[in-house]
Amino acid sequence: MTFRVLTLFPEMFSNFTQTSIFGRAVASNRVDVTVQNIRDFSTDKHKRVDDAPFGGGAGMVMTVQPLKSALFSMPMSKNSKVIYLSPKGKTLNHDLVMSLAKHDELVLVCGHYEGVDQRFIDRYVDEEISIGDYVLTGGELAAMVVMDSVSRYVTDVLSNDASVHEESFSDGLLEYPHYTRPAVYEEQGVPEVLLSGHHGNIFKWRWLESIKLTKERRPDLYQAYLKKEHGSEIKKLIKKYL
Ligand code: 4GO
Repeated sequence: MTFRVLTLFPEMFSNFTQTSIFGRAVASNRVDVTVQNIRDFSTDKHKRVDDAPFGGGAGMVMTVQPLKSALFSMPMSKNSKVIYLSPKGKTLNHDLVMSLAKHDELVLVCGHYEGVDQRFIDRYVDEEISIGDYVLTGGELAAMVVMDSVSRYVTDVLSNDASVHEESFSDGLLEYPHYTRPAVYEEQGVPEVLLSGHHGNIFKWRWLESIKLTKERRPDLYQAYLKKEHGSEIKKLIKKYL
């Protein structure tokens, strides 16, 4: 997977692309990241990248020229998608993450100030995406959220363990609670079943905890879960407990 980022603040991406799981995916070439400074492509003698809005009003609008030049400065793969991060976009969720992960290349355009000239969006952007109903000062953090969530579904970015876990459990449910050593900390123990070594009982306990939590906090996800197709093991549990 290649992520190409167009931004006025390339330095915002350096820690993210060098740290933790995403950093490891980059270091091992499972994920490739190119960050381009939009300002480098400005043909203006003062390297300007924004101007006052037609019609007046507060703030500045990013001009088309440097954005277009940056976009066309590199060859684009056939299965590439140009994304503009904006609160007007389609809200990011698991299904959208999965469909983005099918592309070979995602170009992430980060706006700043009041945003970019609408003509750039109309002509060059394939999809507008929002990470949630709030406004940010720039698209950079939203771009990193997209990169992080999509990278988890790129082959071999997560350890085998984690991905198998993902398949069998979350399945649209909220996660069960996790515990680690010590078994007692300041008088608080951990659920006995987790220390039993009985894998069948542990699976059942985790599933029931997931179900309880999802029903309580996300009734929408709970209803969707009940309507889904399930394997024989889960079918038995549903019949017995729900
Ligand atoms: C994205 C970008 C919010 C989101 C943004 C979001 N705010 N909810 N701000 O995903 C244009 C200039 C958009 C600042 C940018």
